[in-house]
Amino acid sequence: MHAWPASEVPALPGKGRDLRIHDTATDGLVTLEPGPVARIYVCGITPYDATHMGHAATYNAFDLVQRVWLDTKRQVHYVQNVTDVDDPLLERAIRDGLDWTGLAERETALFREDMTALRMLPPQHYIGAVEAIPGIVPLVERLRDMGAAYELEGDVYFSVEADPHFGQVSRLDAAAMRLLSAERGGDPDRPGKKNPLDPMLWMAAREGEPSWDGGSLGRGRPGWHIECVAIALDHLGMGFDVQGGGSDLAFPHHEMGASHAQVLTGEFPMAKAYVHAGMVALDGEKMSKSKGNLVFVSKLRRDGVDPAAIRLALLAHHYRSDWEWTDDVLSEAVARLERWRAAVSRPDGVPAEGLVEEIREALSNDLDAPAALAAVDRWVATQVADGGTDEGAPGVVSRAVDALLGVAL
Ligand code: 5CA
Ligand code: ZN
Repeated sequence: MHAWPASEVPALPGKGRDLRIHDTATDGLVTLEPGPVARIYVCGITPYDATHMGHAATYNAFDLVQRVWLDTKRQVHYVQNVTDVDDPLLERAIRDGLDWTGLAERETALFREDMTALRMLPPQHYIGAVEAIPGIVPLVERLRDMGAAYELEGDVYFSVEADPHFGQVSRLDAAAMRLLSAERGGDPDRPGKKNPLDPMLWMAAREGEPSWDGGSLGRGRPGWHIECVAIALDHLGMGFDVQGGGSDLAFPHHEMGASHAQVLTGEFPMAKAYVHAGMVALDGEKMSKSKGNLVFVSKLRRDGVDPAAIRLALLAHHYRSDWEWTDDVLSEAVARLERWRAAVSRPDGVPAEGLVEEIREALSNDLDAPAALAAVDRWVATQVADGGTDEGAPGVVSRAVDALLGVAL
């Protein structure tokens, strides 16, 4: 699958800092020191509806991760999937009388447009679940042959007991896991499972649903977690730097994915940091496609909102906090964008080298984007109040804001 075009990332004077970031698995900050190529996997969308502000906030967090690494002169190897076949997509297609492939293609195309408009850097490998199936089947066969998977009425389940490290990503107890499993695509109450938490690896073909050749597994379609594992292992291998997504993916998705990968390879851990973004709410409830309480990026763009203002609205919240989207959040961002643009529209101004270091420091400290915005605000206020004679300073600020925050002034 093709991704979307990359916006240019200006090179900045000096050198960036290594990223210290919160790891869910240890519930602490880890300093990542990747080699010359940093490796990141970010879970992509299930394309049955348009990109909402919650998605955008999560992808914004991982875009910042890349920008911090690029600023340290590293290359970034970024992989993202598209869950282009799964229950919610098929259910929505039936509800709306649409062909499921057409629905997935339409919403993926819109996502690409939204990401481009928001200046999110594209993955080098953008892989759909459907195109990953030939790589998924042998992994499921291998898990079964190792005794880490079993068959139940034609479906194949992963046995969580096969992984001695199971539970170390989310660190939840069994009762909490069981509750979340039921809420998030699992089937803990299905009779015949060895452990209620065991997730499906391969679902045997169902009447009226799409299915693919599964070799010795028979016709069917892949489970959700093995999809991301197959894509991550194929393009990144084990021990990559960051596995990313929203906090609703910590369990079961990232827990199960790590277990699949660890049992398959005998290596631990799958990722050096499991990084999770907070949930964006609207009217007091988590924004979600299933609830329908959504503010779409594409709708705001159609209404004439500058994508740079949308991006500033996202950046005004720390990626790990849960927050609420309101009209005020957007109008404050619009006003901030105007102030910033006015301040950089002169050829000279207040020296900016200190500001570049402040933005670097803020982002390297667990992606503290609000602190970075506050630093720019201070520079802007001085620039407006005092002026300054440092030639080229506004240009330095524009380039830093573009390179590190993805905002084009
Ligand atoms: N396709 C799977 C991942 S493999 C999936 O979760 N798709 S999704 O479309 O439901 O979500 C895409 C990303 O947006 C995930 O990382 C998810 O955690 C994040 N996300 C969904 N809703 C919100 C929200 N309200 N706030 C913040 N992030 C969200
Ligand atoms: Zn995923």
